[in-house]
Amino acid sequence: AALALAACSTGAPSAEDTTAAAGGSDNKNIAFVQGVAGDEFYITMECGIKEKAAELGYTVTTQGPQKFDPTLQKPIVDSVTASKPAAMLIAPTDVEAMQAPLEQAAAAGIKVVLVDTTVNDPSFAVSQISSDNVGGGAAAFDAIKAAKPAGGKVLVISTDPGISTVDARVKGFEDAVKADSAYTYLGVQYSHNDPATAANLVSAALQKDPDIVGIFATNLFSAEGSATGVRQAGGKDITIVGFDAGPNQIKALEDGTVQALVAQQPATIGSDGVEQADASLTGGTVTPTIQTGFTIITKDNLSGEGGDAAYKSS
Ligand code: T6T
Repeated sequence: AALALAACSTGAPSAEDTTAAAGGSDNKNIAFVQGVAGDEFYITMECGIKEKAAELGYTVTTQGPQKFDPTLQKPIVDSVTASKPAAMLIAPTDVEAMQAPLEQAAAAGIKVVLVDTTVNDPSFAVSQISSDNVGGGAAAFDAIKAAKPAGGKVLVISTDPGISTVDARVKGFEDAVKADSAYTYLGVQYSHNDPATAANLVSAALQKDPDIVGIFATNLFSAEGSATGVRQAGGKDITIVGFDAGPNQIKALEDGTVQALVAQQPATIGSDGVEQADASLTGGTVTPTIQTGFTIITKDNLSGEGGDAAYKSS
């Protein structure tokens, strides 16, 4: 099948056009708190959430902080908790800082489902759903190795330490690269989820080590910026492996500025999250931990299926 944008189903009701009473057993409200607003990964996850919610009779309200930042996400969580939805699906922005606010939500009787990211002690959550992020990091190294079998220097561009997903991807990559003596690991640099910062980090790294052969960019914005940094250096044969498959990433793959993508399944993570919330609200069987798959997309298999296809941009 052709790689297509994952679109929200037209039948999903929005929070604005459907009403349900807050509190009590007739509470059918689900709050979705994104890691960051405007990120194609979470937009696609929202599609999966809305589709499953419509099927199971829930309404969804989505909010996200303007940056992937717990100081901006905490007030959103606190106000969601005060509004008492039946369930909260959330991608916490920090393993430590979001622990207490989410414990408070659970203590208020809200079913908390962690989607994508997690916290240090998720025991308050009814379920957590994420990709195999360690495996994805290891797969990213394999993709660099396939493109640069002779070995050489490799660099990781991540977002911030303390984000469970990207930290796990870095770990998976690090363990794999350190086990292969043909490669020199230059370490991880943090872009704060800002493409311009990622581009600057890559430019500076290439000044210092012009012979870098591969870069692993641990999420959408790291990949976007890394591609810019390599492009600005001009004429370099560097393999960039990015995580996620938003429209910009697919274009970068087609243009040859990025060589491989680890595509997650954000829509599936979202719909699984709604199923778990529903199970816990209706006395069904809850699965505490669910791991979703990923697909490696290269130019060669671009027309095949990849993750939840390419993620949606709006
Ligand atoms: O890679 C995803 C997500 O899994 C991660 O937790 C944060 O970054 C993304 O949202 C992509 O920008």
